[in-house]
Amino acid sequence: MSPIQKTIINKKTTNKPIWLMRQAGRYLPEFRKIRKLNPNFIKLCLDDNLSSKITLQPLKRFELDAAIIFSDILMVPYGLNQEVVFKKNFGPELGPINLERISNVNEDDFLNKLNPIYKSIKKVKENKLIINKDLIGFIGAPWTLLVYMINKFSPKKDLISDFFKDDILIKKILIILEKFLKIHIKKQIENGATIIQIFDSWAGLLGEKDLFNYIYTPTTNLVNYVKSFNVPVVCFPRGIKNYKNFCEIIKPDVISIDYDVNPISILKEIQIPVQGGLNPNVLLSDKTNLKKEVLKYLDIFKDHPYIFNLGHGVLPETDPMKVDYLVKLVKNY
Ligand code: 1CP
Repeated sequence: MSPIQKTIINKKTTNKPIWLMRQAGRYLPEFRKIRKLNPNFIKLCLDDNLSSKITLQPLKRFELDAAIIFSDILMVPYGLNQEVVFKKNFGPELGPINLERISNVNEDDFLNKLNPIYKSIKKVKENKLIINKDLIGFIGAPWTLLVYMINKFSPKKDLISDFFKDDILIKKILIILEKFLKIHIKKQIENGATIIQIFDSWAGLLGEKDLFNYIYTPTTNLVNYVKSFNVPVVCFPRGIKNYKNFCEIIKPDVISIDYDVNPISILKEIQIPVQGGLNPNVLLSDKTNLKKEVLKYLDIFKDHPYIFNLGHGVLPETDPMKVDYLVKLVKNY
């Protein structure tokens, strides 16, 4: 059994496996080199030779316990025929939402568009670098995808003012998303993903009264779906105010915490395996501070099943040498 599966399934506490959100990405010169030659990000994700190669890049450098497939949560709206483009130094921009067009997409259309992602997973799975390690497949949570699909841009500050105006549209999109996210999960597992992570990057935008409709109910359906394959499911509801309620209602196998929560309260309140927490900014500070912060998380979760990770993705300006130092700290703990 892989180190991460031991932590999740056997609740082992004596090893602290590690992988990092956005471990394949812009802080790696070898990624930037490929990216420069491939200005169209969606096309890059759909090039199974390149995307499998990028997925493995961090494993060549660091002693990580998992690879996460190089793709994006917005590949699902793209598969549903909504226009998605990634603009340099700006992030994603989505086209107008056309319910009729989205409703007309069938499973074959969707799979035809996204098939290279599954091919890429299969390729990674066949590589010797992944032996006894996990291959993490992922989806965006329905709420976070809805945010991008309706808002069109990253909601860095706030959602557009009329976000909730068309209740019928929102309900219909959530139903369509559930159907296609299940297909996307199934395909990733069939091709070799051994863990599924659900990214709810914008969970923090909702107030308490909206959690049931937009997060608890739709995400529970997907968590249960992943569990039906006997594959562990990790939830990352970034910015959610009450992690304890989230875990009790949704029951993921692992909860991935962001850097705004107090890890000591998490340890007291939550029984399931925990992942993450370290602020990615700490990787921009000096080694002394990095060591202090890494040890803080390792000490707090010393007797708890814990997968080391960050509280959000690795920042593009991170020095790969610092990542190397971090991985070694965790491995030698
Ligand atoms: O070179 C570039 O400009 C592309 C940068 C980039 C990369 C490397 C984007 C654009 N996506 C990715 C890959 C990616 N995205 C991965 C796989 C690689 C890995 O983790 O190592 C994963 C898991 C994601 C997931 C993702 N995409 C999330 C959830 C996690 C999170 O960061 O909160 C979100 C919100 C996205 C949307 C997205 N895609 C890209 C950007 C810059 C964003 C975020 C924009 C925003 O802030 O709203």
